[in-house]
Amino acid sequence: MNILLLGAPGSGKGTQGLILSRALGLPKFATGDLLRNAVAAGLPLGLQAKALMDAGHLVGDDLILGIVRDELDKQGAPEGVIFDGVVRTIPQAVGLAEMLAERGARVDKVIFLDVDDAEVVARIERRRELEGRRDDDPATVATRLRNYREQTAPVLDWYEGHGGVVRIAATGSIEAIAAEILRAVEEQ
Ligand code: B4P
Repeated sequence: MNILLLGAPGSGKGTQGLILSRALGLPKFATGDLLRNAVAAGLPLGLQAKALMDAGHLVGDDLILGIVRDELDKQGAPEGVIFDGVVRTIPQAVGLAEMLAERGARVDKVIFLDVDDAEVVARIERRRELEGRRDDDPATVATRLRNYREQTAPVLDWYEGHGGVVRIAATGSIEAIAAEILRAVEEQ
């Protein structure tokens, strides 16, 4: 089963993706992590992405779709994948659908983690204090939220027209949210 997690920056895609991956025994694939690894390793694609990420902008669709293709090729044919933050624009949604269709698969469930801006800002501030991520400073977070609204929020409508979206109110305890996501995933 291929599951896609959508949501604003800091909505908990990474947190819930990890829990879901362990619960279902499926690999998790997060473009944010892959990009940060590429930056840390000094790879050419990391160098291309770094300035955009540090400024709070989305990385280009071609670069992301290239990473997605490589990752799908590397993983062979797992029983499914948890896609964490992998789709943030409509061209990426179309590109992922095409790549999965080439493999006889599709996105089976789209989970949207619904969190308001004030909660997102508070969570990211806590993460900045703990982890010091460069793109977590307040000015960059404001840019990320603006880009989310302009480029990623319309992706929800696209999925509403292509199989539907399960909306989860993603505030409250991490465990309670995880239980709700699992319930939604198990409902066929
Ligand atoms: P990501 O690494 O995906 O960053 P994110 O959107 O901020 O993270 P996420 O929603 O996973 O939050 P998390 O679980 O950590 O992307 C970084 C950058 O990479 C992007 O800005 C972009 O430049 C680039 N990028 C990635 N994919 C791309 C794509 N497809 N196209 C273009 N560019 C792309 O949660 C945040 C914090 O909240 C954590 O500290 C967590 O502990 C806490 N938290 C989680 N759930 C909570 C809860 N219920 N209550 C309280 N705190 C909670």
